[in-house]
Amino acid sequence: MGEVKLLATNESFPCARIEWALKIKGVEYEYMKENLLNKSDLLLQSNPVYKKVPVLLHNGLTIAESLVILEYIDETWKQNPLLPQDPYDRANARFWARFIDEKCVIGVWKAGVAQGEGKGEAIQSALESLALLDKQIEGKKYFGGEEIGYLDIVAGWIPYWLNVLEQLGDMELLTPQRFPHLHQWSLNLMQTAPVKDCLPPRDSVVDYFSFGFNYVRSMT
Ligand SMILES: N[C@@H](CCC(=O)N[C@@H](CS)C(=O)NCC(=O)O)C(=O)O
Repeated sequence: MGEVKLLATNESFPCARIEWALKIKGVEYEYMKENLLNKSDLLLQSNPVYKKVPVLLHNGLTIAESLVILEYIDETWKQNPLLPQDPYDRANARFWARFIDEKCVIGVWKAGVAQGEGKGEAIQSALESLALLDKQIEGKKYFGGEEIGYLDIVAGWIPYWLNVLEQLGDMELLTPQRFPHLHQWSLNLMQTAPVKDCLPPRDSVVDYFSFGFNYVRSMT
């Protein structure tokens, strides 16, 4: 197994993705908590391009970007596969993972921080992306089928972090009426190990994102 370390912060969902994946694989790791207001030299040296967490350190190798780290973990520790085995299904999973990060995460964030005139339009755009995701999970317990897998991990911010963004952004996006399949999947995921056992305290997530919201709003 070798030496596995994770540079991370508790409140970050890209970091939670990596913790969930390592736990599903049964890989032991050392959690190295980063203060993002005073980043360690190790973080700056390990991820000089983005200077962001999460970073995985495996036997002296550094891997950054949560989607890349998830694939590295899946290829390095073969037990309990995260990605589908079929090439077409794998391609599809990667497509939707990028969609989740590029359209859903960004869309919800923009809708949350928006104030005044552009807010309605930003919310509408986020809802359109979530609607596409809702269709993907229709009729399934998890994105990959019967077991928690890669896309569940990637979308795993929705059942917990989305609600914080809704609260701070004064908006309601994920209702059972609007997105019944995504809503049911969220309930399933919140009852599934390791997600249910590995979540940061809600108050600290609220503080973390309040800081981000205030910062972005003060710049506009
Ligand atoms: N695309 C990256 C996003 C990582 C990211 O945004 N990390 C945040 C914490 S959630 C961070 O390190 N922010 C520090 C900064 O931007 O300086 C991934 O998926 O790993």
